[in-house]
Amino acid sequence: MADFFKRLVSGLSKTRDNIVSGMDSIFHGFTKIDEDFYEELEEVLIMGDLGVQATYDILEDLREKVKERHIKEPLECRQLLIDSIKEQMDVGETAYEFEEKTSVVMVIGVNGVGKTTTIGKLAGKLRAQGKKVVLAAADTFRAAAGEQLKEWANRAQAELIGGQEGSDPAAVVYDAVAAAKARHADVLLCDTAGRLHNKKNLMEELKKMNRIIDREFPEAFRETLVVLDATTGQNALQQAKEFNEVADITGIILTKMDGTAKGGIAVAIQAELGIPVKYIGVGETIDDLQKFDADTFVNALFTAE
Ligand SMILES: Nc1nc2c(ncn2[C@@H]2O[C@H](COP(=O)(O)OP(=O)(O)OP(=O)(O)O)[C@@H](O)[C@H]2O)c(=O)[nH]1
Ligand SMILES: [Mg+2]
Repeated sequence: MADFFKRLVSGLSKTRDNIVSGMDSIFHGFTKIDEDFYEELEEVLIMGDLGVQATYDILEDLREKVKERHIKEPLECRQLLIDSIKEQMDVGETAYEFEEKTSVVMVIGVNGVGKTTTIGKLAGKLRAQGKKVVLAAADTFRAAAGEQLKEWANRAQAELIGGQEGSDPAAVVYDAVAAAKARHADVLLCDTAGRLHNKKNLMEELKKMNRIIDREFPEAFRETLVVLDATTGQNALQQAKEFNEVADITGIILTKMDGTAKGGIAVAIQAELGIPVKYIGVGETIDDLQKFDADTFVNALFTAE
């Protein structure tokens, strides 16, 4: 954990540069709390990808506290702001029920965000808990997708059910459900295509796969996780909104938090969509997936390296 915290702290260095150093210069640069002070804070939060809604709510909360507590010193606002950000991210208890149940996990997201890699990592985590895991290679669109997932299946020692390139992804899901049931697997993880001929196709495919699971495996606990690339900032938020319209999203996985991640997006997603970020990816190897905790995240963001 300590090691992970260090990596998170270093992964968030760009975000910290954007948000925290900007904020700190405002806290130190202003001698009184006035409209200019709030305006500059607003700019920093927006630039840090916290999103319009979360920024607005955080500043409203800050204004209220400043008034209530008769605060006069800008620097005293620092901790208040940190607390406000934590409150904004509080979407209730984050549940990981699927890890304990017979479950089917759909992993969706646009191309290149890290779906296949994340499934590999998740399979590794579940296997380490002694779970029996089946992977469905339902990305039949891209030629190398099945091979890539196969490597992960080997690494994680999970079973893989795939199909021919260009075959019907729903048929792969059908076969994988049958295999998961026959082998009494604990968790079935479904990899999906990030790109089809057009967006409508992609969404239709997802619905079709969901219908197959509903019909063939109604007793399974269901989880639908959207994978988002944290380096893409506001685009990631937009993607989450679009997927949220066609699927019952139960959680978000933010990848690439180890790089030049725009970490503020984690705040925006939780605050604007009310969907919990469940995991974050902090690298490319099998051990680089961690459960997300808002408090830890905000602490890491505001910790000096
Ligand atoms: N640094 C870093 N790289 C990551 C992380 N997660 C995934 N990647 C890299 O991102 C690239 C794309 O990952 P994939 O898992 O193939 O993404 P995908 O969503 O399955 O892509 P498509 O199948 O094309 O839709 C790969 O080079 C991964 O190694 C992460 O947490 N950190
Ligand atoms: Mg993939």
